[in-house]
Amino acid sequence: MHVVDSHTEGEPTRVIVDGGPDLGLGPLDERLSRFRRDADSFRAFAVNEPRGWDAMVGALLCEPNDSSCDAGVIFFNNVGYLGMCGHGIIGVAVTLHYLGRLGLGVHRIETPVGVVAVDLIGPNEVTIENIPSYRFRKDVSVDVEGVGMVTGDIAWGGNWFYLVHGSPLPLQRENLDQLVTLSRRISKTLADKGHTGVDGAMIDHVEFSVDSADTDSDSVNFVLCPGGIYDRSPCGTGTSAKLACLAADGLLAPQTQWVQRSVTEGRFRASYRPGPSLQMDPLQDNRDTVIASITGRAFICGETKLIAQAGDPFANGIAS
Ligand code: PYC
Repeated sequence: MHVVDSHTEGEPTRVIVDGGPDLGLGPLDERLSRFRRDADSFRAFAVNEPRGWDAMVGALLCEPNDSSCDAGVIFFNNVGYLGMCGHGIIGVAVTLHYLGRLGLGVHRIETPVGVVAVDLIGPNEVTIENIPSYRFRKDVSVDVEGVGMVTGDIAWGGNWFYLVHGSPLPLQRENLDQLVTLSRRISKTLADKGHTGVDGAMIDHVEFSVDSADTDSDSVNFVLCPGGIYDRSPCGTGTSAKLACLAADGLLAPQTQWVQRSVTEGRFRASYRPGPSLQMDPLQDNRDTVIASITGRAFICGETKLIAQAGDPFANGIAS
């Protein structure tokens, strides 16, 4: 398997250029289901130890189904699959440019949850315009063992997020182990208490964020990803979900630049414009959405051939 590795504001992306599963053609969400059902060993081979590690997000390049798109991509991680991945799509755009397959300028990339516009501003800088993001539930409180009562919003930014109001601990690197432990507990409590996104979708990301004390950012965040590991970048889909909540609360005007800094110092410059109104369940009001723009940097950090020799007991990786 030929892969190119990059990191986006510190968070790794591994693009499968060649040697991935053949998922056929058709809508990308159907191809994702085939990947999960018939070819999951490719996912584990590509991103799990000993060839990868828990923070690695994989990206399988696919023929797009939408002919207006330049590429299609399915994202996955150490435990499963992602609808979209903001840092990942920035990494994919930089990787395609590195491979000579995408010039500078605006392009469209198809994902299983919709089409994302990418503007390659330079070889290492990309602005994405995400699929419509929205808040689904406001002020959802849960009593979490060892944390206490926690309140946050449930929002969609391409993945499902529980955005805690504030943080149980200062968002500093020395607290990372505890932040991981506490956010995992919150994640488990949400699932145990039956809190979900639309149509019972699992909320697989938990975000803490606080106003930034620095002049070069508006907010600092910490995001727990589905595999129990934290995002080194400020999380593109999480930043989109956060913008949807700020917009819904009237706290951020359209087209206003807002900078999200991750606990490990990565930065995304973000803004939004109003998106389409989404038709929800007939019993509910339609949902206002935002289209988030996110600018971040990615850098190529490796290009390699992953190998499984005959008899390798860990050819399918070590399950996380
Ligand atoms: O940037 O959207 C993101 C993301 C999701 C999981 C890891 N990064």
